[in-house]
Amino acid sequence: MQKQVAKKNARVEEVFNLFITHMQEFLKEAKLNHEEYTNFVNWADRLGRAGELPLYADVFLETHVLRAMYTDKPGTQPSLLGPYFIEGSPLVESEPGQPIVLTQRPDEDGEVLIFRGKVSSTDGMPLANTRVEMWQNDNSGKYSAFDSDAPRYNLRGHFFTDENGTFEVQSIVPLPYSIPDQGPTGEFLEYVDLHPMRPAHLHLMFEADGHETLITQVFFEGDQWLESDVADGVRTELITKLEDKGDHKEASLDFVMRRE
Ligand code: MBD
Ligand code: FE
Repeated sequence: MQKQVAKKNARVEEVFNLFITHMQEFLKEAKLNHEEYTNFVNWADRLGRAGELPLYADVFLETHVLRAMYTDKPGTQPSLLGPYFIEGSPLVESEPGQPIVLTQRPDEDGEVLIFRGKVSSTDGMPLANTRVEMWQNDNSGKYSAFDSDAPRYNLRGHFFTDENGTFEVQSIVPLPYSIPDQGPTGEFLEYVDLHPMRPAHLHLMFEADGHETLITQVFFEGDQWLESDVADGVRTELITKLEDKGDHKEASLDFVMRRE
């Protein structure tokens, strides 16, 4: 059999060369002995076999990609996509005058949350008909489709902003989230003395014609993990107030999308 030769791509070549250069620097600086090297390779192997490589990458690396790409630009700061987005969420529509309902189980456990958003362009123009994708964890702290008994698309859905660029969703208040800490990622956390917690957050993705897709998260004031998010996804402008309305909570945030 002839070996498949990957088509050369200058950018991929550049990135892989940088990767190997920095790995060599890392090994030189860490002065690993052979046993340590073998332990490291075993850990990386277990990480991959446990399916935790995307988790590990999104927790420890993705924030640096975002910071390098976006910090100085106008518009809402992106945050982590994370490992729990899945394609194919249902379109959720609302009755006139009613919020869009994200919960699929009639007796969904948790505190009811009404979340309102307004989407506009960097020039201030409201962005009607923007596709909004939303996903979050449930009251057991789990994301549907990942080690969860909930229906595959529970607390996941997409919808469109109205003529004023606004939307109103009914869901539940998300919980602070512990990343899986019983596998190789947990081992790593223990060695480097980090807790596994992320503050409670909503995941949102916005797509509008002529604009850069915005992938971001919303956090809530007072959350005890805001300052020490293990994945470093918190950005000040993404923190909003959770208002107590007696039988439910309400929160809102404005989102600004950049032109392409
Ligand atoms: C999450 O829920 C998440 O959003 C990220 C970025 C990483 C791990 C778990
Ligand atoms: Fe998340």
